[in-house]
Amino acid sequence: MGFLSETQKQFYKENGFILLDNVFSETEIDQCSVAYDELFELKKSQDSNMEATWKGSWNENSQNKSVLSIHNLQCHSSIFTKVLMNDNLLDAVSDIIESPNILLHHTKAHIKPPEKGARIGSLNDLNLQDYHYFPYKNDSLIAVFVHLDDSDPENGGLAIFPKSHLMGPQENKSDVPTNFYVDQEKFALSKAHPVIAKKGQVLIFSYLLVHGSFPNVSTRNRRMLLIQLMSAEDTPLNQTHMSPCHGMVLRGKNVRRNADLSKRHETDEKLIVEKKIPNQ
Ligand SMILES: O=C(O)CCC(=O)C(=O)O
Repeated sequence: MGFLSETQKQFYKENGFILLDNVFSETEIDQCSVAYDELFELKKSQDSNMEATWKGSWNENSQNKSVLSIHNLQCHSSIFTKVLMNDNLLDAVSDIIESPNILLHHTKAHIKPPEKGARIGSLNDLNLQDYHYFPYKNDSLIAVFVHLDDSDPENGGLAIFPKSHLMGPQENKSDVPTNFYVDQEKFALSKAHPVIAKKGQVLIFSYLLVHGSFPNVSTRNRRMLLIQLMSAEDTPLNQTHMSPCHGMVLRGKNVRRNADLSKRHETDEKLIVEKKIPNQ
C-alpha cells in the first residue's frame, strides 16, 4: 500500500527507527486512551499485580519507583484489536519489514507514574536490544511504540541509540536468565538520543536498536502502548516469549502455518511447515 515515503524508508534503514505522525487519528488515540485508563483502573480494583519494576540488588535506585504494566491488551478490549488492525499502521509496518504478511508477536502497556516512574518499563532497567528476548532468523521484528502522552526525558520518555541496529546483536551482559541487557558503559543512558514525541505519534524501531528509557521525574504521567510485529516469512531461533495471540495474522497470509489437528491447541512456532510452501 505504502505509507512511508522513500526518504522515510531510507531514514529507517540507516537509523533503525522512525517517528511517524498521522498513523492514528485523534479520535482513535482518544478512544485508545480512554480504554487504556479504564483497563488499568479496573485491574487496580481487581487487585491485579501490575508492578513491573525490577527489584534486583543491582538496581537499588528502583526503590519507591514504579512501572505499571499490562500485557496482551487485545485480550482485554476490542479497542486494542482495532489498534492492531489499523490500515495506516499496517501499511507503515509493511513498508519497513518489506513484506505484505504481518504477524503479531505481542503487545504491552506501560504507565510510568509522575515522580516515581522507573527507568525502563518491563522487567529490565537497563539499555537493551529486544533481540535477546526473541531472536529471529531474518531480524524482521519491530516495535511500534504508540505515545499516549506527550513524552520527553523528564516524564520517562524513550532513549535510543540511532544506528545501533547496524552493529547486529550485542553481547548480553546480564547474569539473570530472564533479563537481558547490553554493555551499560558502551550504551550509557547519558549517551542516548532522547525521543521527544507528542501524544499520538508512533515510533517504530528495529528489535536490534539499543534502547532504554528515562525515569519519570516530572509531575506528568507517561503512558505508552507497545506492539511487536514480525514478517510471516521469518523464523524464530528459539521458542521463548510466547504470548496469547502470538502469530495472529494482522495482514496478508501465513502460508507456513501448520494445520495438523493434533497441534490445534499448541501456540508455539514449531507449528511452521517448512515443506511445500507455495509461491507468494
Ligand atoms: O516503557 C518504556 O519506556 C520502554 C519499554 C520498552 O521499550 C521495552 O520494554 O522494551
